[in-house]
Amino acid sequence: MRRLLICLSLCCSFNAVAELTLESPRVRAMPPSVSNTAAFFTVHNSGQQDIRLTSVSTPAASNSEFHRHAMSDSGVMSMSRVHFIDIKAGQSFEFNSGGHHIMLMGLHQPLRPGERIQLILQDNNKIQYPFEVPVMSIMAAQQLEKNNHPHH
Ligand SMILES: [Cu+2]
Repeated sequence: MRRLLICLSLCCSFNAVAELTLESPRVRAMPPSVSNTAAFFTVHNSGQQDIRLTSVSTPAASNSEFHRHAMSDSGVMSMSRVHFIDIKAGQSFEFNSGGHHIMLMGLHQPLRPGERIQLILQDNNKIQYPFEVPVMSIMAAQQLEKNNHPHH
């Protein structure tokens, strides 16, 4: 039965996509001299199965990784790579500017507000979940985050 489910998921990417939805997706526009940026969103798993995301990619950059910010012992904020993200069935996971984020490294060209990039999340069964993420100015992206968390 499990094999059948996996096969169905692979054959009908439409079904797979429907299980993950993004809220408030945004990628930060950076000055042309900066070749890295970050994408943020809340991802919701509406399916019956837990989903483990193991990689992320975009045609807009040469390399993409899951990252999280962490405070070092000396009190310095730094970021480190995270190798997977678990989203339990019926639950959400939030990528935001103070915590987990999608790091896009080696942008092929500067991203301008108003553009969209394709972002492809992939799980441990090699199922791909493609999304469109709008590029926003840093201020617009922060405003969106404030609206999501009015108490901050
Ligand atoms: Cu990072």
